[in-house]
Amino acid sequence: MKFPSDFLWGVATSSYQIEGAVAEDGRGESIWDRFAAQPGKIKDGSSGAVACDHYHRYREDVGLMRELGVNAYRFSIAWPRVLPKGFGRVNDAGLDFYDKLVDELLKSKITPAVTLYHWDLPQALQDRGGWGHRDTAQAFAEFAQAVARRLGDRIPIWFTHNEMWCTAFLGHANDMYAPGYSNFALALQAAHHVLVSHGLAVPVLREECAKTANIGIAPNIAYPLPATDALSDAEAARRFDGFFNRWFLDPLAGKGYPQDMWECYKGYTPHIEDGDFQIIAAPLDFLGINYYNPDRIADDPAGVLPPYTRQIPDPTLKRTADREIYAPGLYESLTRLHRDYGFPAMYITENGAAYPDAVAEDGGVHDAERIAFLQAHFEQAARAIDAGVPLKGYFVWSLMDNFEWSQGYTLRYGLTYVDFATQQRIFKDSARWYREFIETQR
Ligand code: IFM
Repeated sequence: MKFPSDFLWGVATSSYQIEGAVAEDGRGESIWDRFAAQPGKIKDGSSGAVACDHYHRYREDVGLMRELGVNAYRFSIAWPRVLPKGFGRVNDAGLDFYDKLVDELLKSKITPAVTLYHWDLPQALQDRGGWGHRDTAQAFAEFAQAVARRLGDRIPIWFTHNEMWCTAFLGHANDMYAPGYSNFALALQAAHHVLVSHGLAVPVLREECAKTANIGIAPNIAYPLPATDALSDAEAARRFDGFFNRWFLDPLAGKGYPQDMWECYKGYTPHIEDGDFQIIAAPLDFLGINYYNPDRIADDPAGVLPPYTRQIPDPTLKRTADREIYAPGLYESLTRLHRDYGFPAMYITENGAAYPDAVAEDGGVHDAERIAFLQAHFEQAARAIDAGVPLKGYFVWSLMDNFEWSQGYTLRYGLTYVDFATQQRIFKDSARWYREFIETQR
């Protein structure tokens, strides 16, 4: 495997999953604070109130990155730290934290890559309708401006949103993520406002940031395969692709919503205003993709909600703690998305695996399966480059174990083991492997 010499080898995290310090320096309440406090929403009854205490330990954590040898770090900004009410008064103390973090990264020769929205909406905006309300899109542009005014001179890579499908559907149709609704039409309206907010934020970032800044977005990508040879399953897989991938990527690429899905969503379609598709299609410098697993899809004619499909487990595939593994799906997704959408560049903005890691008697964390997972996916990324995909970087999820949303602390995705009782960080074997891998690439 040989990657280009300027390739970015990074790690990724997000604010609510690692920062803690939820009541410090003027941070407002987020929808995840509110959601996690409701009994039964989080598997182990936990929350991100302390998480990895990264807010206080960011220097140590940048030290981990230096030791890893990564040259890029993707992290997100907590909107309620910057605008505690979601819009209006900017909380400088909240921005100070990211200012210091960015300087620490730059001092360490690590490229900061910022995600504006990784799911921690200010609760005050939710109280006014959240992503279901169009004003939230406007507020997002304000948030983008406040962050870019402060950090825009030093951040070369920007992602407006992380995993818009999760924001919309897990948050509004499945009651799995904050704000916890079960309303499919609301989910589609939320998805639309998220896309509009992206389109409003892009020109703001272009205006406020250095001219060389690169702006894109980081959707999670599904790799759907029909469960059988039946035509109905092939059509179901196509609908699932529309539900997960094309509904978001088509409008970003200037194609509007896919017609087949608009028909599939009959009775649930969102309200769209004149000019929205033009806003959403603001030209981008790159597409990020978060790839984890394949989905075997069957038709579900008795299903009550679009896209009328069922996911069928594939017993032939190995699994991580929570997902099936199929590394070639990464190659297939990269080449297909490049072919169908042709964004100027691409990044793998997340890829990684959870395993039930534990500290062994010798004090190490021996996660050979994670090493095999990463190696297999790196190989597919290299294949994609050989096939002509303009892939510029790879961010492993995650730098360290953290708050895994509705799964609480029961899933460990980190290259670094975190003892949540003591906040001790221990490199897993995969972290050492990644360090050596990066070294051989330089
Ligand atoms: O932890 C999450 C992350 O926040 C978004 N992408 C998937 C990861 C692992 O489930």
